[in-house]
Amino acid sequence: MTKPIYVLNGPNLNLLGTREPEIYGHDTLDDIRDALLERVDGRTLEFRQTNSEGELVDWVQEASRDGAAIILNAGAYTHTSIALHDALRACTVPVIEVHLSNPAAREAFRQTNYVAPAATATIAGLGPRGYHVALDAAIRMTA
Ligand code: CA2
Repeated sequence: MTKPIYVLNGPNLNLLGTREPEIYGHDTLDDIRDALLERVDGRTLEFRQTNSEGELVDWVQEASRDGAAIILNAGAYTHTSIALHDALRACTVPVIEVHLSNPAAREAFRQTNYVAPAATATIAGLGPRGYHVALDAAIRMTA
């Protein structure tokens, strides 16, 4: 059986749809998950969110071992986490980084990115559609 595609979401993404819709849109994380489930094309998803850096590192390691690919929105850990960078560097499956907003067009503190140098690809600024693009790519890359 094909291995699952892991969709990993970092800190505060559980708040999507409740605040700052002008930046992050109106969809909740459950809405994003449900839309992805309609596009799985027979594949299975492990869709998760955590506010914990260590848990996110554990999940990256798990996904590298048990998954086919990782779609990762690391939230603010994107800009701070060398631990996450190291876990991604050790990863043996494709990693597609996703951001709802485009951090490159935002505050100076979002210009540091520890995920992108260890990722296969980055999609930013497309809102929830970025997750769809990432899933389509992950499915094709691991068919
Ligand atoms: O654009 C993205 O997807 C981000 O990963 C979102 C992170 C941010 O720190 C990154 O720079 C870019 C923030 C996620 C928090 O989302 C919230 C949603 C609603 C209310 C408050 C936070």
